[in-house]
Amino acid sequence: MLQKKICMVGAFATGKTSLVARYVSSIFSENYHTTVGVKIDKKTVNLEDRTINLILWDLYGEDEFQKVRMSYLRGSSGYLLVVDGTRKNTLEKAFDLQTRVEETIGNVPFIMILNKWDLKDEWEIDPVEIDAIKQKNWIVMKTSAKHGIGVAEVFQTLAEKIMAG
Ligand SMILES: Nc1nc2c(ncn2[C@@H]2O[C@H](COP(=O)(O)OP(=O)(O)O)[C@@H](O)[C@H]2O)c(=O)[nH]1
Ligand SMILES: [Mg+2]
Repeated sequence: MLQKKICMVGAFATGKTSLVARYVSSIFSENYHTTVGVKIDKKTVNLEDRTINLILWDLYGEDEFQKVRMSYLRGSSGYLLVVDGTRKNTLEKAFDLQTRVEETIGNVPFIMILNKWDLKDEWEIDPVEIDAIKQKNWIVMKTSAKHGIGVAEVFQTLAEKIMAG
């Protein structure tokens, strides 16, 4: 079966690991265990005319002490750029990471994810700002790994973009 590598990219604690766990195993945990290095999962996804295997690379989140090693990105067909909607600085971090990822692997499909949508009362990202991002022709989607909202759609959409590529 055709395999496609997808990387989870974003600041620390945005929900990269939780999104993969929700998608692959339908589970969620409130406990935070920082990801060490990289964890790889697989998930089969059915598209309109074929079935493919997604190889999900869950990278540790970037913080002030540790940068994401761009060599992990090599060979990726696409990536998810994960933002925590309750922490605006994770959006700035996402822009910075996107630039570096594109320098490394070129212009491959990606989706910006605004995660933790269940905490929308604490939201720090303005709709105007989201519109501005969409003006750049970026795809932006909201998810809650906690409640399982929008999660499968994100992976499905990215897989379709990759195959349409
Ligand atoms: N309320 C809420 N918490 C979340 C959500 N996704 C992740 N979390 C929590 O945020 C923290 C960091 O999540 P994690 O997936 O480990 O982030 P990572 O560092 O990007 O892999 C954990 O305590 C999770 O339980 C979500 O959609 N809603
Ligand atoms: Mg993690």
